[in-house]
Amino acid sequence: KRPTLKTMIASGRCIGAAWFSLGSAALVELALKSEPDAIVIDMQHGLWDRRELEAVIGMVPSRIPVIVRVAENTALAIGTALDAGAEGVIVPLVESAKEARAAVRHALYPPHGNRSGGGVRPLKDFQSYVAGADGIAVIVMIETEKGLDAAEDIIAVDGIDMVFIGTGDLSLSLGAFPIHRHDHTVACADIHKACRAGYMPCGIFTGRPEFATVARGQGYRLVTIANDIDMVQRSFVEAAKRFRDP
Ligand code: 3PY
Ligand code: MG
Repeated sequence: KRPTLKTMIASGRCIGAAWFSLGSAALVELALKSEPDAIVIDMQHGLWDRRELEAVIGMVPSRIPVIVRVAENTALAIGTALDAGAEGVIVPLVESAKEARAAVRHALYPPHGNRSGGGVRPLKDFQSYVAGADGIAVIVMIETEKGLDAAEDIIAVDGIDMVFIGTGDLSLSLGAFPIHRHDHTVACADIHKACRAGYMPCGIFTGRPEFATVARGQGYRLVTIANDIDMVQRSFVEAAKRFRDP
């Protein structure tokens, strides 16, 4: 049996994830040929609905863990992602220790949390599912100025497995968009530094292979090698360009 996502994170290796927003299980199936370390299904900005989520997780071979970036930090969003079979959740826009504690609570069954028992997949063998459910990985995103200011408090929260930097929102929040100004780079480095000081694994949204490689070299522990929007658009643009200017 392969290690759980939680164990993979704790092992200190860098996880290279493929990120999917387009709501297409067919696209995920094609991308599986690249053997990513993990798959992220984006329910915050992506086109996935709940049925598609359930279907896509059922289709991904068990050797590849699926992480769901949930729409929001609520019991429903986190509970349904986990019920569908996600091994971990990425919770967006976490700005305080209180919010980080809520994310952990939503992900765990009592007595440690308030996750509600149910769903379709977990009920196939609920007893053994519950026995393993404390192995869910809780990843909180720091991606706002407020979250940046609260980074140390967030990192100290019990039950968090990783902090994940949302580079896009962070630059928007800092007023550094579209040019990745120096303060954005500094903010990422500050979060990473705070994580290292708190022995907390830190990941970062990179979205393209060249950035993912750099981030791995910097010690980030979850990077996005590729995302479907960028891959599809870039491939089409490059093919058309080659045709027009041979
Ligand atoms: C961000 O960059 O803000 C993200 O949430 C990753 O898509
Ligand atoms: Mg974001």
